[in-house]
This record gives sequence, structure tokens and C-alpha cells, in this order.
Amino acid sequence: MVKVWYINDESVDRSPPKFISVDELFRKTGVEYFKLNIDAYKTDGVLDKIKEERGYSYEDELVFSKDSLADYEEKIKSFKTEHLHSDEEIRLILDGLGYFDVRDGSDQWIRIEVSAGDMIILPGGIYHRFTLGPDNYVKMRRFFSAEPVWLAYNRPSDELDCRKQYVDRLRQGFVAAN
Ligand code: KMT
Ligand code: NI
Repeated sequence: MVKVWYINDESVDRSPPKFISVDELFRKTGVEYFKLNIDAYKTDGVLDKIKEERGYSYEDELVFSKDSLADYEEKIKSFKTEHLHSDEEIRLILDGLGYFDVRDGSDQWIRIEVSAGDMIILPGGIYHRFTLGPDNYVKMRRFFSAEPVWLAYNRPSDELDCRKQYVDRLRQGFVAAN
């Protein structure tokens, strides 16, 4: 079950989390969320429809755990460093738990806790980071609209076109298509 809330980088902040809905998350950041049935997503057509409509033609599967990745520490470190990409970051969680943190228009962190069946799409140009949950394990599928050339640009990367375009979209406001 996805959970979304504002976090404060100050470790002294012990106030209870302020949860927001996935609709609010979209309006504030452009991040899209889909709930998939983890037992049926391969055949129920929901994922196929998303892939077709959005033109996701490449995909792969990754397991993040100490045992499954030779460069685990390095990968984990790069994920938790604030960065952006020129393309959408599309992830479907199959098992385990992780946290995507994204910046809202006021540069505040919003945390998105994802587990099995949660599919999220981060727009190109959004600053974000990712950390594993308490079990240090997550299994996910990644989707791409073109052959993946997966480059991460650490903050600050405000001069990039994809960042400028994202900031423009943010200013105009994100409105759901349906
Ligand atoms: C990325 O760019 O791959 C990330 O931000 C981590 C997402 S989960 C592997
Ligand atoms: Ni990323």
C-alpha cells in the first residue's frame, strides 16, 4: 500500500508525518501513481495498457540486495544522492520496500513508500533520490520508452533543458488528463 508524506531533513523533527494522497502528489510534483495487482499484472491487461499508451517498449528487472549486486554499496550510494534524469523514471515494485523522495515546487521533500504492486512514474527533470526499506531488499521492473541510456545528473543541474522544461510544467500546474 503506497504511502506519501512530507519529510523534514532535520533529525530533531519528531512531529507525526503529514500524509498526502497520490492525487495531491501528482498536483504538487507531476509524479504519477498506478496500483497494479501483483498476482495478475502479467495477464490482466492493466500494465499492457499503460505500456502501450505511454510507449514503454523496453523493460528489465532488478533485484537490490547485498547478495544480488556486486556493486551494491556504490549503487545504493548513487541512488540516495539527489539527482535527475532527462527521461521519465518508471518503476513497478514486485517485492520488498523502498522510498522514493521527490522535491515539491517549494523544494520540500515528499517521501513515497512503495511496495509490491506500486508503479510510479517520475517526470523527467524532477530532483529525487531513492533508499531501501529496513530489509535492504527490493525487486522491481524498470520501463523505458527508448533503449535505455540511463544517465543521472546530480544536483545542481538546473541548466539542463529537461530541468527547465520540468520547472515550466511545475509553474503551469499538473492537471490530470482524465
Ligand atoms: C534511479 O535513477 O535508478 C533511481 O533513482 C533509483 C530508483 S530505484 C532503482
Ligand atoms: Ni533516478
